[in-house]
Amino acid sequence: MFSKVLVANRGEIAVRIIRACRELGIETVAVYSQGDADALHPRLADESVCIGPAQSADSYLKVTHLISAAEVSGCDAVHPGYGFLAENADFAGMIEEAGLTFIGPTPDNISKMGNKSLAKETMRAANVPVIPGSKKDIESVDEARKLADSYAYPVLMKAAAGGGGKGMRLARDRKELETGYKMAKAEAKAAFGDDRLYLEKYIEKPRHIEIQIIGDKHGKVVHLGERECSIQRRHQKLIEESPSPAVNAELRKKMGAAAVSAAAAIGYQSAGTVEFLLDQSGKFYFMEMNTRIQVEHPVTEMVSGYDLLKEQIRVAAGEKLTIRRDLIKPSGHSIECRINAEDPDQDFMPTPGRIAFLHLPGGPGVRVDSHIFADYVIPPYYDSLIAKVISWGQTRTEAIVRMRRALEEFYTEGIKTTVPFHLRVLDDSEFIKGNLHTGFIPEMAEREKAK
Ligand code: MV4
Repeated sequence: MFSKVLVANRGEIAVRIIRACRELGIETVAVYSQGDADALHPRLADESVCIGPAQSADSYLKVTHLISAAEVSGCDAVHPGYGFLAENADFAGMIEEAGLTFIGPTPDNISKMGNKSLAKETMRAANVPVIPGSKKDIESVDEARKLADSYAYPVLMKAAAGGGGKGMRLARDRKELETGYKMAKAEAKAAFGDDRLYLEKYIEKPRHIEIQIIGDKHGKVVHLGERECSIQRRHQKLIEESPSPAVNAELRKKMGAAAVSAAAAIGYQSAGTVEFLLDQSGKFYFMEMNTRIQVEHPVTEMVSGYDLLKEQIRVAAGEKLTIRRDLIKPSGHSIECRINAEDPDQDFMPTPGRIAFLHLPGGPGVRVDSHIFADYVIPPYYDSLIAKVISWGQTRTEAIVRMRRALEEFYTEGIKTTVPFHLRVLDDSEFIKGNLHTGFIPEMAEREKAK
């Protein structure tokens, strides 16, 4: 096992990594920017190293600073968390070249899933169902038109280098295809410096369902069931839950097997997530794979009983997986609400600043993963996630009731948060029925207007 881990991240995930290391008896070294000098993660870790100015580009994204910090402090491994450099294959490679262990997948695992059209091709070859669409990058509007005619409209054009909705354009007819093609290409070029596009049949009102997997360095991969992540706003997840109200034991078995095949096909070793779209007829399709620990991992922990961070660290150290599919006894229902320092009444504008007063919820079936405290000043430079409130109940209804109760206890002064927005979702009739899809938020707004 490692003796000292560099935590190459900030905020709640840095805290989560430090907690896992502490339980494993591993020392931790936090890195922090000048904007995070008073943050929780450097205080909670055994040691801390300042790695530069507040802007992420000058600190949390500076590979040389991170490697120096690991070397001067005598670390033997680096945990990247999520975001920042977590899915950067070059970073993972440089960590290994420096003689450190990257607590994550191999550089090859990351690259194979980083290019989304290449990932699809790999999945098709592994017999994982993929969304019907072009077999390779499209070369011209003409080719796009021919392909769109063959799949029938509507179609989506997506950036090969993309993911998360950037460089994506919908076309409902030939005319939209032409403008969409040009716009998607320009957007992809600007966002990724890579304008390659592929085309897919558009799935109407799908659910976003993802399978948590973990693989070890001995060729074993298991899945830990699904998370329903359909409640999103502008491609940002707001609420996740496990199990999905749309997945029964039979579908779980099929999606789980597909996710394990996907991971096994690339020799995946670490915690990872295989994302699927589930259409209204119950068919599922591979969308992309996230080669990192995710924000929403706690709901899987709550229903499976496993500590995914500790398992991820153990497999990175070369230990064999002890999780066995036949020993996983999922129990109850868990929901996560992502609380952001944003004003839902001002188009979710970030609200950095001092938290003058704070009360975080607790009590039965409530977990809060957070780095905030009273008098903490939320810096304006980073993601606005300030807390994840996670509820657990015997049933989905109990998990909803506990979440509502917890959010009513969540109290801050000095900043606006997205808590009131979450309470609206929890009171929505379609949410309560479990009728979720990726267009849920705009439709909820319509329902509220109609009332
Ligand atoms: C789709 C789709 C419908 N059909 N692909 C959005 C982000 C990127 N990961 C892929 N996305 C989608 N791809 C086909 N062929 C609908 C979406 C989509 C979506 C997916 C997951 C969660 C929220 C979403 C919101 C809008 C669109």
